[in-house]
Amino acid sequence: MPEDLVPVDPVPEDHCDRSRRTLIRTLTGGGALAALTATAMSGTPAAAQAVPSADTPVSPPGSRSVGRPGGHAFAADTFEPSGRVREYWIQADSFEHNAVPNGRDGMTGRSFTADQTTFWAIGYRAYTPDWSCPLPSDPGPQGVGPNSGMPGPVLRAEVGDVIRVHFRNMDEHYKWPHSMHPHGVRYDRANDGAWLADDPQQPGTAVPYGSTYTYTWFCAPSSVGTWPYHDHSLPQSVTATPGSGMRKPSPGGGAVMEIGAELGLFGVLAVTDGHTPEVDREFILFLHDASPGDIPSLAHPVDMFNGGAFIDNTPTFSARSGDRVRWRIAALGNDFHVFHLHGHRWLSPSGWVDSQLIGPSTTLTVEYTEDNPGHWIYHCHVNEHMMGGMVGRYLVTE
Ligand SMILES: [Cu+2]
Repeated sequence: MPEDLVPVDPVPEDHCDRSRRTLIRTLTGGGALAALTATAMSGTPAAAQAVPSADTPVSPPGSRSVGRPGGHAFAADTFEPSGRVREYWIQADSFEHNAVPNGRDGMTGRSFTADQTTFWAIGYRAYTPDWSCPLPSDPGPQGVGPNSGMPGPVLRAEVGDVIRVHFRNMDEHYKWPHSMHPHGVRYDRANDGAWLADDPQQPGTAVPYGSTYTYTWFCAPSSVGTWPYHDHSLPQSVTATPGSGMRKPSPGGGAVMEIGAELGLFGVLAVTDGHTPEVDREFILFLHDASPGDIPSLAHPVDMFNGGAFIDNTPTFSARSGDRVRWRIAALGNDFHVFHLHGHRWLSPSGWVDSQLIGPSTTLTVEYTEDNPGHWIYHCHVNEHMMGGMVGRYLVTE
């Protein structure tokens, strides 16, 4: 076992004020909005605040000093440390998850039973230092989001910051190794989190159940924007026995690459700089899918927004006229999607749009000033995905 992997004791189930069950409930369901609103703007969690780090080395390995992109074909940038370290304490937890808790497709009127849409999920959640207690929900523009596990917490940083993620694997259900692999930031191989059968001993790529690993990532000027992070550990197979998982020793035999991410281990990284517009509302939306071929307890494919499928199970977002709004949208899985928002247009690199293509591991950052009160929907415009659950509400008041 590499030195960085430190065995730890499991967290007592009811150690903290907010039980796991309460946190998990705030993520799915139509009641999520009320739960989130009640805790909105509660301030930046202590663990997410930038901390002075006079004694912390912040030079990235192998950094180059070749200047910012200058519009030429071989653009490059350099990491210049600001001296701030963003510390996050992240834990992978397993939990039973129903993607359609209200049992209804509010668009077509179909209904589902819980056993058709429930599976054992795994999610990242942010904790106070030393993984003592889960952080409360904070959906504000600087917050970690619902912190419900699916998606994982929003990891925020500014250009020049070092992100230090202390990761603990507490996947009690599957007991698989997991990892955290970031997009967009700068890192070396020991902080990549990507497991390869040809190079299986790389540190941080297969953190065993009950162990920890610390990742260090650097925010260069080219890191500005919205990025996904996700599990990138060993391929695994979920057996046909409901509620059980089994590790297959080799990628053969039906093991699925990035099955951890399919089960919920993903989240959004948001990196800002001095040019990033201030906003009043920021919505985090993750597009992902789960297939019964990979997860036998599902009766049919489920196309999800943030772990939920169909109206009132997906997030209901809200804004007021005049609000500056930003959507940070990311996707993972097997499909390409078209994000469409009713009643709104926004400026994209190709001009004004009201629909935009997004595929696995790519992202969209959508910004506008709200000016159209009403009850709207947002959805994936691929019909099959809309029918599979990718529909949600967006409520705008005067
Ligand atoms: Cu789609």
